[in-house]
Amino acid sequence: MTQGNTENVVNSYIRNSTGVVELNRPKALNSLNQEMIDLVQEALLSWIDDDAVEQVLIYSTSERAFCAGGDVRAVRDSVINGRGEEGEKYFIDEFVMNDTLGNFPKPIISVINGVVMGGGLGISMHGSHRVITEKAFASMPEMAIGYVPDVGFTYFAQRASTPAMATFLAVTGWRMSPADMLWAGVATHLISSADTGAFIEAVLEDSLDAALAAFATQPQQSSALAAVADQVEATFGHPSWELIDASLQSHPDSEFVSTVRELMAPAAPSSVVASVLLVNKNRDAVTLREGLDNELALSLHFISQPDFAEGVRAVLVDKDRNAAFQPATYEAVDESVYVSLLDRG
Ligand code: QUE
Repeated sequence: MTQGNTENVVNSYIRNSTGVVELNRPKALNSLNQEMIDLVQEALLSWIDDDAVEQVLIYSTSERAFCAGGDVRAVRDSVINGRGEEGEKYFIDEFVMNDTLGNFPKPIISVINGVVMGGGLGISMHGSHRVITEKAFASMPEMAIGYVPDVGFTYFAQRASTPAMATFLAVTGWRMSPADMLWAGVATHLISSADTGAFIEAVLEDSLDAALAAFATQPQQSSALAAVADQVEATFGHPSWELIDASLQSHPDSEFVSTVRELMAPAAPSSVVASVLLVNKNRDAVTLREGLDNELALSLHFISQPDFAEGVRAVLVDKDRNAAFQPATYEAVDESVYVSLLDRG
């Protein structure tokens, strides 16, 4: 147990009756690597049955980021250097941690200031309290790297919101504002970023209820996501990309349709087709673990495919944002591959 050590990528310690997890890899915007996942999981397991721990608090030492996602650069390196099993282990372990968070028998409070994407949502949204600041923004950006939405998002988001909205967020990578996060159920409370330190102190020294009573506030802006909810419900509530696309083609709100087309311009067609099937499959999942297993079936497939290495290259390695995905068109994607992967009983 350590506190304030700048060398460790995760610091965990108990203060009063709170188990604290401090994400501390600020130069990488806290993107989660294998070591961080191992440390978080180890801390959580040690606190489950420890009566001295009544709640868990997760926060970041970075003012820019809560957590920008998974360390997909490292996964890409493993895959292209013939160590694919390291990439597989990474996602298997990450999803176990997500499930531990989702089934944790005590309150888990995340304090989210700055960016939260992908794996960052996975480490926060399954907990009981997702406290954001006005500087928080969230997205599921996996379409751009030839991957699929994971960490339980395709299970969680359609229960917090609706299946159509979860599909929309997953395939467009829509950047959620604080108001959007609260409206969609990704966040539960809002505080001012100026009060982050005082809020954390109040949680640790007083109580969660007292901290929320003292600092929780309401968003200044309205939710742009709520403003397109009717259009999303009218077009994204279908079980395949082909049907959603047809619905978009005949939708009367051309401004909404162009927004969707623009957001999806960098998307890998295979990722989109698979993601719509995945969200639909997870409508029927009974537990988070079942949802994660469906995501894992696609995750382990996608990281072995050329689109993933190419997408991570284009977005995170060379940063040219000019990925050459194969196939490059939706018509050429073989949907049956993903149907089979999700249909393994
Ligand atoms: C899709 C992703 C990720 C992403 C961008 C995408 C992701 C991730 C990061 C990221 C961002 C900034 C960093 C960093 C990683 O970006 O998973 O180390 O400094 O971790 O389009 O899935």
